[in-house]
Amino acid sequence: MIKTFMPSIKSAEELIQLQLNGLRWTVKHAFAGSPFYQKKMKEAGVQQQDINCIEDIQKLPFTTAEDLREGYPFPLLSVPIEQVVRIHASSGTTGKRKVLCYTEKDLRDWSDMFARCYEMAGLTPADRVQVAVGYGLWTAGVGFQMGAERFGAMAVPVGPGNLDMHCELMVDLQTTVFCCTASMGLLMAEEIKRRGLREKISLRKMIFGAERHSQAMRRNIEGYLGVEDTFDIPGLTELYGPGTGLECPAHEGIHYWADYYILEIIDPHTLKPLPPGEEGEMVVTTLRKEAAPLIRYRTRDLTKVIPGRCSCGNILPRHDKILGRSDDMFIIRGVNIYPGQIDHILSQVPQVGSEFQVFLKRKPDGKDYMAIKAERAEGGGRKRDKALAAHLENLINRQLLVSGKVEIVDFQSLPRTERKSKRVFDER
Ligand code: DLL
Repeated sequence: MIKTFMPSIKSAEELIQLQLNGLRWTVKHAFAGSPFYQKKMKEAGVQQQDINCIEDIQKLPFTTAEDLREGYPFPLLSVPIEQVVRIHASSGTTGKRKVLCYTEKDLRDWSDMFARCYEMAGLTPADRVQVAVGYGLWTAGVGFQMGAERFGAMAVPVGPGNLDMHCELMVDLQTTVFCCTASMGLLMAEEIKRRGLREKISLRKMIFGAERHSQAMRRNIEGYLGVEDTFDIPGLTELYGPGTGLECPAHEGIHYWADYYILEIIDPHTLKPLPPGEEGEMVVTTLRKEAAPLIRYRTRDLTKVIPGRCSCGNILPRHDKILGRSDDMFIIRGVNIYPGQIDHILSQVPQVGSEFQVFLKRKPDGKDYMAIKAERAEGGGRKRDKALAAHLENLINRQLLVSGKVEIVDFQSLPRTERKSKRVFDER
């Protein structure tokens, strides 16, 4: 029998008890080991003995990305520095990087979490896992690799870009699983198609994350590569890295590893918890993380908890795909828009591809304008561009309640990237 990385819990009650124990451990550990957390908890007047049921988590103060930056270079550190065996960092768009510390046990826990992702995706030790995400300070490359090794599959650590090498190894090694950002997935899928390699490869599955992807993008990637299945993988540097959950084979949401962290969804304005099914900001509290535990960490990611049991049979709870980040929102003429809403509109129209760019400009008249470049779908003719643009403008107007000028551009004329794509350019 293959070793399982799934938890042994059998019921929701058992899970809650495990979470309560983990929460109490984390509060005690952070209070004892981190002057930052100690100060915060003293200010909030809360200690371990005040946490007696899972709802008591609400007594604890939030932690934010600003707290991480203020604590640079070793924020939230809750163990003696000698116990730290590795650090990772995420770039962040403003200010100092967020540096996160790991003890040896943290790395083991993370590998186990990640091995569980591969198990959920239906891999076996016979799988060959080609890793096409960045190595180095970023958590991505080493996360996918450690997880594959822990699971017992063969890791092929290539990193992002380098399409020649990726194509060569995919054919020569008969890679079965490709792990990447959605952008790199598209780049690779287009390249395999361009080189006519589809019949020479044996790719079965793809796991992609690190950024949002649209349905259209996924359809294209799946179609070009002819894979059996694709899986969305979430994760963030603060919470170990990639592999905090995985979309299940039933594709009814992302099962998250609730035995390693508590997920709350809050209203980002009132900071009050929201019930399952309502969309809000994801807040996470770790249950066994030693070096840099998270207590009610505000991720800025927007999603919702999916109520009920999943048809795949797995008991672990689910959240929806990450719909965007609160920081991605832009305001145009008083309307709040998330890039994901534009993805969604474009995905409804088969004559356009998945790639687009949004430009926000302020004209001399003082008014703001939104211009969208959308790629024509592969094989589409230019003749219908005008009608297609008008159709999209109409959909945008009706669905977003704001007007935008659409330009249809050639298939593959917008930039492709092997990392995370930037699609909104605010030039105001
Ligand atoms: O992006 C870790 C990762 C690498 C996850 C590879 C999956 C695959 P950071 O650089 O710290 O870590 O960025 C974390 O990326 O808060 C989300 O906003 C976004 N993100 C990550 N995965 C997804 C996803 C890695 N599957 C931030 N869908 C998170 C949408 C995602 N957004």
